[in-house]
Amino acid sequence: MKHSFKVGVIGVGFIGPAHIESLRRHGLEVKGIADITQELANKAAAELFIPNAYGNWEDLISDPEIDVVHIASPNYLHYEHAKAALKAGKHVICEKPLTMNSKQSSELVELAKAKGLANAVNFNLRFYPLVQEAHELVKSGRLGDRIYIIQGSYLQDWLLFDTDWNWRLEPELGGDLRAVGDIGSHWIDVTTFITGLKIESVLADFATFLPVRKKPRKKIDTFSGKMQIDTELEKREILTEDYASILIKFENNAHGVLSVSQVSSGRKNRLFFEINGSKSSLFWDSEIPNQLTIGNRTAPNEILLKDPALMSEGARWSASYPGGHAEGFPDTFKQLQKAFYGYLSDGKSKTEPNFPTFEDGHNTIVVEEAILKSAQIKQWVKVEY
Ligand code: NAI
Ligand code: SOE
Repeated sequence: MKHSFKVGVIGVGFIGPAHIESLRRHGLEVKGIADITQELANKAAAELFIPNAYGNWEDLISDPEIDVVHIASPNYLHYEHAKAALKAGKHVICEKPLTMNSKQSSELVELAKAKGLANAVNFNLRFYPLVQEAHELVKSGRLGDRIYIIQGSYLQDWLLFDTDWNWRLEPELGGDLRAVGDIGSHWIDVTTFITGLKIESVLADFATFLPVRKKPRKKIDTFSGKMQIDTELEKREILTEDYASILIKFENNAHGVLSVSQVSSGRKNRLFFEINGSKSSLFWDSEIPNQLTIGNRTAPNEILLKDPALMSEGARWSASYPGGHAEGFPDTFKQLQKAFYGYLSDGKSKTEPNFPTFEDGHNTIVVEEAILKSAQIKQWVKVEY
């Protein structure tokens, strides 16, 4: 079995370098990066100490030495990039959302299957050690024999002002859903992973508080708008949601509610879930990720601080450091890659993927399309997987 892989990364803005950092923590070789111009690729390659810079993604994909392609370009390019990489025989880790719609995502699921190539969607948040622990606790029956309620939110404030700008605000680049597709998707992935329950139907209410925003004329990286001082702005109509509230019916008659917002001041990047079972509950907040609360009715609540020695055996692998040694956002990339590259080097046929695959990415998009439809027709919509 192969234990060493050469990797290429497409898109080195905000999150591409996070992929590269954790690849290197595993000792994997980043052979090259691609960005939209040769100048941008050269600059990033120099800053990140990478030997090869490609001014277009086709050249990276056709490099015969590259085994795995990581896609960290804007959403509208994922389909084209992933399809070309699979066709060239490369394994793929693609950023979320997998594609712009479920027609494209189902095509990629089939293509990856036909080619027998490993495929993952970078739903990294499920790799916080205590999210893995929550999954194990539900599986072991610690919450009871039934899950009653799955509720929570994903809130940010980086798009609060009408001068805040990013390509995600343009539907042709980001998709017809914005807050739901960009961050609600992580919440859907995390909670369905933990509980193993699929979403059956949804009722959504959307709001766009800032129907017109001011777009800067020069390129602006994700989250960096807060620091920009560009005064050359042009007015743009906004067609996607700043906020969404969604009632959810899960399998096994579990119910839930999710709020998503990119305009909630003070909330920087906070995914919160609360899962109420027939015996106990779980509460977790991604801004204090090393702490999981187990809520009890007949005993005091318990706070589990991340510590592999105190975690379930099935979740222990996802914690790299002992108790008291905090693990955070960059570590989630490391653990996702540990699962993905472990699967590749073990020989794909021996194990089931323990990471989110293209199929998971596709299912999330199918749920999101039902959410969009529900917001438009103002009725419950069944999810047709
Ligand atoms: P960004 O705008 O900061 O970076 C995107 C990069 O792609 C830029 O360097 C841009 O020049 C490059 N690019 C654009 N067109 C290209 C082309 N044709 N070929 C090659 N490169 C091209 O965006 P950001 O925030 O890094 O997001 C990228 C993707 O990652 C998005 O799909 C987003 O949803 C996802 N993301 C996921 C996160 C996670 O936690 N899983 C966190 C942030 C983003
Ligand atoms: C922007 O909202 C963003 O970078 C998302 O695209 C990521 O997926 C999330 O992890 C952090 O916020």
